Amino acid sequence: MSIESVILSKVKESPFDTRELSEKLKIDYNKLIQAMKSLEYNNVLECKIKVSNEIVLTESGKKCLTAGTPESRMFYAIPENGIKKSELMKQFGREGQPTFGQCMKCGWIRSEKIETKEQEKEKEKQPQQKGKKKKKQRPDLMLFRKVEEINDLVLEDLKIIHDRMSEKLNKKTLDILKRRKLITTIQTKSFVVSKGPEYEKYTTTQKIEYQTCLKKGMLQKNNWKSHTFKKYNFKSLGVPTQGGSLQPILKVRSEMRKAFLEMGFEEMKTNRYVESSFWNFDALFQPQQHPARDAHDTFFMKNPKKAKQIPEELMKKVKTTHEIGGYGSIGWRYKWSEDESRKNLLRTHTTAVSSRTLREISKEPFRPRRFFSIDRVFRNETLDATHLAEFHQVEGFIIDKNLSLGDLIGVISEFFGKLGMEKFKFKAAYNPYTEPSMEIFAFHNGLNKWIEIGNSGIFRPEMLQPLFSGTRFNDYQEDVNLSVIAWGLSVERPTMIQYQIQDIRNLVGHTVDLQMVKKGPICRLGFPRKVIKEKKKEEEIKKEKN
Ligand code: FB9
Repeated sequence: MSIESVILSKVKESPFDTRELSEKLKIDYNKLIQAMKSLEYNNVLECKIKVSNEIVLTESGKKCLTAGTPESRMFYAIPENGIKKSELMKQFGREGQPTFGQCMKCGWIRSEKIETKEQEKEKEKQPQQKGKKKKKQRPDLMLFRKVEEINDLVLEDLKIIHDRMSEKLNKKTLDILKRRKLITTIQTKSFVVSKGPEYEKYTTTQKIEYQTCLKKGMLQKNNWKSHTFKKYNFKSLGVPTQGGSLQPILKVRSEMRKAFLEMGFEEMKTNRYVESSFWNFDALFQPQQHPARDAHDTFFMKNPKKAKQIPEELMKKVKTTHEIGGYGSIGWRYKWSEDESRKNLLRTHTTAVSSRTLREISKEPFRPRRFFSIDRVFRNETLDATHLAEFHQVEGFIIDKNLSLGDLIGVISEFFGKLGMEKFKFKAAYNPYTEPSMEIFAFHNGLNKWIEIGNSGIFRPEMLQPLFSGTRFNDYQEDVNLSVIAWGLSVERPTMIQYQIQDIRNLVGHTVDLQMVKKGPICRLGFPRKVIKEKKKEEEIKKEKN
């Protein structure tokens, strides 16, 4: 029986829900929808979309069905003669404590304090200091089963949900299971199908066998004229094409790359996540006691711990500059440590790539150049809705003679202009490797407010001159006119704004909803506002017309 006739006979009795029917009759859902759509197209059926929230088991919920709930696994992990709590916690890892709590709550286990020898001795030794509360060392616990058999109600509830009868459970139970991430709510779309205006005529008229295509046989038997061919259904959606889709971040990155390339910038090589403190900090004249250089902000490498290859004579130059300055600077006046500069780390900014690139071009005759980099940088920050331990930094710099802050403001306006921003403000700021420095702000029409869009500055001579020292091209020799203007921003911030994503964890990482990536609209960063405005107006007028 064709799916079409199944549908026609089913709707005869009463309207039906497509999901229920496909499950009940084990019909492939897409095929059912396809047949339904074409009957709907001929008004044989009427189909209303229905969005229903359904409670389903999460992966760890499904695991309970096969392996039992964590608390039941803990119960059975306790041997007859008991077990040390610390032992058990080791076995259960991060879920140990909450599961222990669950077991106690179910009354399946009991615990006894066990004073260890040293705790005994400890207690004797500790003279009671006045007023100071004796630090109570938490004694380990001995855990024992309290009951012969357990009745795992949670598992029962999970089975009920698995059999799609969650309406049997009360809200409190469901909330607990949701908090324990054993269940979650998903939205399912389906159609409520009922007879359409053409139903009677379609089902009663002689069952015209509609041909869907002109077959060779018909031509050979020359009987194609006697057949009725099905009309093309130009509205049918067709099978969704599984094309590749760029992660929104990569869409914004390519928009930015396009802007740089249009402005004649060359892309720097950024394939070096592990960098030495020397290129990431020292070469940028960032002092070794600078807060950004401690483990709170920076991921230092355990292996390979130290960088081997650092150009000797450049290192001497950098050392001197940090210690006593030069090029009109007094330096940072501290004892510079080579060992500190050899510490490897995950680069904290792509400015480390800029310092290497500047050193590279010092080995070629001078000519004005423009470079950009867009790649990952790593910072040991507390994770929250706007910060991850890594983000994509965008950086551009221009090297030339006698570049000014005006040149910097100009190139920044041109770059962000290509990203659709029009109005800018610059606020004096501070970076260890640029002076003067400016934070960049732009007025975002969509958000209708000023937002910080980046940072910038003119690289300090204490950074530049050592990088161009020892070069054989005299038109770099201590050339005070040598100047490099630079600016930086991130890719994540603009992407979150462009795609209205509040929490960065929904943009990057394992919790990203791949549908969001697949369905993400194209990135129209550079699309001049007025065009967008016009498009919007057009849509409104069209809406009004309909
Ligand atoms: O990206 C940022 N903001 C931004 C950029 C574009 C944008 O586009 C809109 C959609 C159209 C919207 C927002 N920021 C830089 C500004 C802030 O978000 C800031 O809070 C966060 N910053 C990051 C660092 O956080 C610790 C963004 C990141 C950043 C900051 C500075 C630099 C690079 C990245 C730099 C630099 C620099 C300075 C001088 C010389 C060379 C490089």
